[in-house]
Amino acid sequence: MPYGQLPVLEVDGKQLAQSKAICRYLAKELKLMGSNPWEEAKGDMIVDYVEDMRSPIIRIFHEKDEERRKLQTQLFKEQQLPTFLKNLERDLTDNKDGEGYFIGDKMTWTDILFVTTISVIKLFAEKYNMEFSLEKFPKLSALVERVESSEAIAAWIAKRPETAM
Ligand SMILES: N[C@@H](CCC(=O)N[C@@H](CS)C(=O)NCC(=O)O)C(=O)O
Repeated sequence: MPYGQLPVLEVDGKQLAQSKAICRYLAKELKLMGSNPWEEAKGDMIVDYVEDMRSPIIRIFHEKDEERRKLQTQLFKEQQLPTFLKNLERDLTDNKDGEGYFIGDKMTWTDILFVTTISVIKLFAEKYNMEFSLEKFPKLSALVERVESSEAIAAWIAKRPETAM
């Protein structure tokens, strides 16, 4: 393992670490990048923002003090998460009125990373009894459906192993 950490992708006996480097490599191979440098930069901007949305989860998960964990979970649920989702709903709406994807006119790895992060938030919500729904964010909710029902992704979801947090 290059840095002693996961994830690691192995291709033809070579190893690649760092999740976003792996995502970008796979996106280029699978034609899931934006169509021009501006679209790719916007896609990267949204990816970094989605990563920021996910970061409190990691901190809370590693918090040993139960009282502090409860407070941080409440802050995440009531303030941080709604702000992130509101901004992401606006970003999505800015492109084709939110009827398609975050950038351009086809699905990119930015959409997939967002949908994957939502599934991590759902697992987190189950573990810590936190109410979570995308009800107030209809465009994001429809994006999750759109991505999860695309043929190859739906086939993977149907056969992937159960994941616990
Ligand atoms: N920036 C890295 C972070 C990788 C990372 O923190 N991996 C964790 C698992 S999700 C790990 O392997 N931790 C064990 C360790 O660091 O010893 C990435 O995005 O891939």
